[in-house]
Amino acid sequence: MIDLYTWPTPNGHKVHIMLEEVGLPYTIIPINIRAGDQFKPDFLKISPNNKMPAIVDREGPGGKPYSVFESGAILMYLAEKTGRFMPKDTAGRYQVIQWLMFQMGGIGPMLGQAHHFREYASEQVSYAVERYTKEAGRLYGVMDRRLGEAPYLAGDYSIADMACYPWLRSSERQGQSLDDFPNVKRWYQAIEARPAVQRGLQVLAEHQRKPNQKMTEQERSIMFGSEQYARR
Ligand SMILES: N[C@@H](CCC(=O)N[C@@H](CS)C(=O)NCC(=O)O)C(=O)O
Repeated sequence: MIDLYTWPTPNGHKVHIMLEEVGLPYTIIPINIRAGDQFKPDFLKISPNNKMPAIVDREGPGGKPYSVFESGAILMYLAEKTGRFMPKDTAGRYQVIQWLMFQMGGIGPMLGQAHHFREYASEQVSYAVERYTKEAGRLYGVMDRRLGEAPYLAGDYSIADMACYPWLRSSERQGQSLDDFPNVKRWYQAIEARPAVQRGLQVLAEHQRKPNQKMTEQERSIMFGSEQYARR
């Protein structure tokens, strides 16, 4: 059994999708990041960077509980545990790892900054809006070229696709349109049609932020202000 500490955000969805794809049983422990659950001492013990998702595998290595934080590491852990969605041979495995790292180092942080400066920033910073919108477009272009030569990022459907797909669900918030990236659009629609993906997106969906939902001052302090940056 896997304990899944999560919230319905793109980084959470990656792991929800993988757990549904492999069919491992899991228990959901909601980490409401707008209420500050990510700073609770018990959560910090398994996720020292105060971010969700995290998991505890109650049957980890040696039959003992084992915790993993960082969504990319969680996806690799679950792929290794189940032998699915990441080949075992070195070349195939590193094909997946390269595109997974592309997500962890590029798609996640850069598209996240695009969301931040386009939607959440308390002041309009046009330099930042332009920089992250352009960088988002550049990354979409990289994916489009790759998906013009292979059906999925690493060849076959893998954890690299599960990592990238949730971030492209809000392309308009990043100033992008899938119509400008036809190979990405074909890939996106193929992933979206998978029943396991649909089930993964339903996890805690009732808590999903509504479009244009304003943040309270308290939520802003937790996510972007003094509560976020308090030394722990
Ligand atoms: N690199 C981390 C990023 C995780 C992350 O940024 N999680 C966000 C939600 S998507 C979070 O927990 N935010 C709470 C906070 O920043 O306090 C991963 O991929 O797991």
